Amino acid sequence: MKFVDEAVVTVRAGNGGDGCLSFRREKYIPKGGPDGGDGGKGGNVVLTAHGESTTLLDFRYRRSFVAKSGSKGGGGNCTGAAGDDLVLFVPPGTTIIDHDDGDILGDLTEIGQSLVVCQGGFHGLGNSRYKSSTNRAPRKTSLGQKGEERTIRLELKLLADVALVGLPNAGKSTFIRSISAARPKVADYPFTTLVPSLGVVECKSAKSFVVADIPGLIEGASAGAGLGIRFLKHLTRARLLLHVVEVSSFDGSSILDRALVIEKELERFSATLYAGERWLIINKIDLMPKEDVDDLIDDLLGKLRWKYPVFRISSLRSEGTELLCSRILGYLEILKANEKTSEEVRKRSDLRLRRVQQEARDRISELDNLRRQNLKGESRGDIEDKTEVGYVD
Ligand SMILES: Nc1nc2c(ncn2[C@@H]2O[C@H](COP(=O)(O)OP(=O)(O)OP(=O)(O)O)[C@@H](O)[C@H]2O)c(=O)[nH]1
Ligand SMILES: [Mg+2]
Repeated sequence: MKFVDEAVVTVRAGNGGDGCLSFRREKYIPKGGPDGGDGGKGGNVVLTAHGESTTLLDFRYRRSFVAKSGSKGGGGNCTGAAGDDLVLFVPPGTTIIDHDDGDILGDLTEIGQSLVVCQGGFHGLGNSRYKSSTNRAPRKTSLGQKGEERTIRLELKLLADVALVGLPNAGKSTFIRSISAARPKVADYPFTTLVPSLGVVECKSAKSFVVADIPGLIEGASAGAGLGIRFLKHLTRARLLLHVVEVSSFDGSSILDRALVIEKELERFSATLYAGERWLIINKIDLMPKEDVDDLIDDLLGKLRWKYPVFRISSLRSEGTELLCSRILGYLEILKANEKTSEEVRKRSDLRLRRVQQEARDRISELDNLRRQNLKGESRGDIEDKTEVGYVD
């Protein structure tokens, strides 16, 4: 299945049906009076979050959608049939943005949640509506109004509690494999993961959380290098980021350099996201004696001035992963409980989410403009159209 997380489509609601001009004409009933019925209302365009859809692929193939118009009114005071609403299904996690002015029309995060993006046109009135004591034979009718039309941008951002970020080969996919039933591809070359995927982590307490694995970042990603930063938007909904860094690397770089690359790219991408909670996960500790790992980490934390929790794990041997998962679960539970009980905490989280998403959107469009200028429309580091992906279970 192809993974597509952005699409621009034109949607148009149905027009209202025209009102009818008619007079009752029947044997033995002279001057039967006006009996032109109203037209039917035009159908709305509605977007609905559907649990079984996981990508916006359908909107790549078809980019224009029109709802049914209402029918004309008829004689005998017959009202025209209303146009059916056009319901388009999108994956949960889809944000709908007005493409022309950038306004956010809505965010569909729950299965079944709907949003009317275009209102169908109001129906026209038949001439029987205009009869009055002074005008008993009106010839006046009104036309149905046009349905709204808009160009909308759909943006899918994965709904994950936790998201992984790190250099290629840091072991992000191996980590997801070790803690969940998801089976993303793992290999010892960079950019094994080309598109984001989700894994559900079932903890011993029968509680679960969702982790997103996103493609590795490299230095200059915020300027379009590697797979670019488009995929970073999938971090924006996560309540917690895990920065995965490998304890030693074949390329001979120091752990500090590797950690700093990601920190800088995150900062460039969104200052709000960068300022948020992020845990450092030192992976592949099986590659070094414990004392060396300890020294390395002490030195690293000092230089990074790291203020959040740090975990050392081996994803390959599932060492330290269980503890990490139970800490994540504990953290998420407290956060969710606070959001439930305190209006202020909830407002703060919403505000933060909106800010991160706006910064992400600005950064990506800035990058798009830059790329358009520099490469004259040639696409580089952007794989959105070409990548085939199997979504993980
Ligand atoms: N020794 C050891 N190797 C590991 C560990 N975790 C991952 N690896 C290896 O590191 C390599 C890269 O792992 P991946 O999980 O594909 O890394 P990734 O971060 O998902 O990489 P990209 O998808 O390219 O961004 C693979 O060969 C893994 O077997 C670990 O804890 N110890
Ligand atoms: Mg991977």
